Amino acid sequence: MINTSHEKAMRNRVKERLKGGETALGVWISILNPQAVRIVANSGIDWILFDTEHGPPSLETVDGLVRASMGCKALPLVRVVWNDMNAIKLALDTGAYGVIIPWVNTGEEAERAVSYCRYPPEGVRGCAPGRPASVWGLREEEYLEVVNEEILVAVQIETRKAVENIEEIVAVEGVDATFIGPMDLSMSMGYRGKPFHPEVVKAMERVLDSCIASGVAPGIAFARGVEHINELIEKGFRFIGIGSDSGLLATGCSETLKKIRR
Ligand code: 3PY
Ligand code: MG
Repeated sequence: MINTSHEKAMRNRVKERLKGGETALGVWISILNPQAVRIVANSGIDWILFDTEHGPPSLETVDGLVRASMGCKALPLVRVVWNDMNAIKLALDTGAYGVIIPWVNTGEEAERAVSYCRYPPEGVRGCAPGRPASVWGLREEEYLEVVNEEILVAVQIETRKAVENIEEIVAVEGVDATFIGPMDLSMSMGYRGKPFHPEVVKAMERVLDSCIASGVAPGIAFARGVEHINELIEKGFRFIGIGSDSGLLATGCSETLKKIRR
């Protein structure tokens, strides 16, 4: 039997919010320092994201920072380098509460992504639960009992092909959220460097509509600023990267300076 404090520790609050139709906002972590991570993770944000696709952190660094974030309000997620069984297994073994998986272009690729996140018989995740269980404050058997249900699986929609196949992708059981990658999507559609070109926005709206129709949380990696984020939320996006820790730090400094008379 899992006791109450364990129940609280292991619950995936991000997944709960998204399932309940609420928004879950996150910050991309680029300052790879435990104190900075804890400050962001206790700021009121819902999730923090360690990026191992385009970001520099090694698995060892992510492992330490996931542990450092335990007990904070935000939950740690990892963007893996690829839709790869080993990358996902290693990311989840840090104790991360979920993964964001780039370049998921078909229903079959989405099925594979979900299966990599789940222990058998539901999936094919390799089993060495000691470390992630200890991060969650659980015994191994407790972790094994709950984790398949708790891990958040978000797939990136960031190619023309993924948009064409969006209905079959969001129909896959176990896909909790999509996460549009505006940069790669615009590139794939021939609008290099124009992540919010009107044609790209049209494709994003198709993704949004399919997510809403299928009960999957619509998400996007970033927006053009605060007003744009609010517009996206009004349209129905719910799983949104609001910026990076370094960007927000710079904004905080410059906004503070603007208010000081010199
Ligand atoms: C994209 O814009 O392609 C992303 O994946 C966000 O980093
Ligand atoms: Mg991308």
